[in-house]
Amino acid sequence: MSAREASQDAPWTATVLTLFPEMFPGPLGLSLAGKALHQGLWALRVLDIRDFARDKHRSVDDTPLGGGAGMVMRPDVVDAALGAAEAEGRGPLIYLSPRGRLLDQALARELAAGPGVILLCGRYEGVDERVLEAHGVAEVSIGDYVLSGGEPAALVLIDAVVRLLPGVMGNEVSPAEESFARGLLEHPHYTRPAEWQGRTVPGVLTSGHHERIRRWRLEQAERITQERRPDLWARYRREQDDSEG
Ligand code: 4GX
Repeated sequence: MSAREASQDAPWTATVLTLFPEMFPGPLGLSLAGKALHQGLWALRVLDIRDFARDKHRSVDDTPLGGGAGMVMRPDVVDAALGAAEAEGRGPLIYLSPRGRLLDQALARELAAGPGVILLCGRYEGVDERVLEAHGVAEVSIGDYVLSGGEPAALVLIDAVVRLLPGVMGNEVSPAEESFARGLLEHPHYTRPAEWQGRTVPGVLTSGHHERIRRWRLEQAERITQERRPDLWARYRREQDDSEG
C-alpha cells in the first residue's frame, strides 16, 4: 500500500451525500478553497443519493405518513447512501438542518481538527427521522432561515473549515490572529489613496506607530462588536474576566 492509501495519511475529506452532485465543488473549486483542493490539502467525495435507489424508477422520496404537503426522503435509500459513506470513514456524520447546533467558529475549528466530515444534504421536507436515529447523525444549522436544500449549507460549512486547514491560508495572516479568533468582529480596513472622494483614512494608520495601530484596531473591533453584536460582546467580556482570574 502506498503512503497516500493509508487512511492516516489522507487529507481532510468532505464526503457529501446529495441529490444534486453537480452543485459540488461549485464555488469551492475556485479561489482559496479551490487552489487548496487542487494542491491536495483537502479532498472532496460526492455521492449521488439516487445511485442508492433500488426500484426501477430510482425513487428517493415518498409522501409523509400522517398526511401533509411535500415529500420525505426514504429511509432505505438514505441508509444505503450513509452506509457507503461510513464504510470509507473520515469524520462525523452531519445532517444540515435548521434544527441543528448553530455553526460557529468553534465548531469549524473542531471539525478542522478531525479527519473530515460526512455531510447529508436533504431536499423536500427532509429525511425520515428513523434513519437519522439509526446512524447517530448529528445536526448542524448554518443559521435561522430556511434554504431549499442542504447543499448551500454544506458548501458554507466546508468553506469555513477548509480555510483553517494547515497550509490553506498560505502567507496571509494566520486565522488565529484574526479578530474573530478572539471573539471580536473585524476592525475597519483601508487601502490607498489616503484621501478618496473627500474621505480620509484615520491618521494613526499612516503614522508608522505599530503599537498605536494595534491599540486603535483593538478599540475599533471592541466598539463595533459592542454596537452590533451584544451576544458576542458579552461572551468576550466573560472570557476576558476569566483569563484575568
Ligand atoms: N442550515 N435546510 C435542510 C431539509 C429539511 C427540511 C425539514 C429538516 C427538516 C439549513 C439551514 C436549511 C433547508 C437544509 C431544509 N431538513 N440547513 N432542508 N438553515 O435551511 O442547514
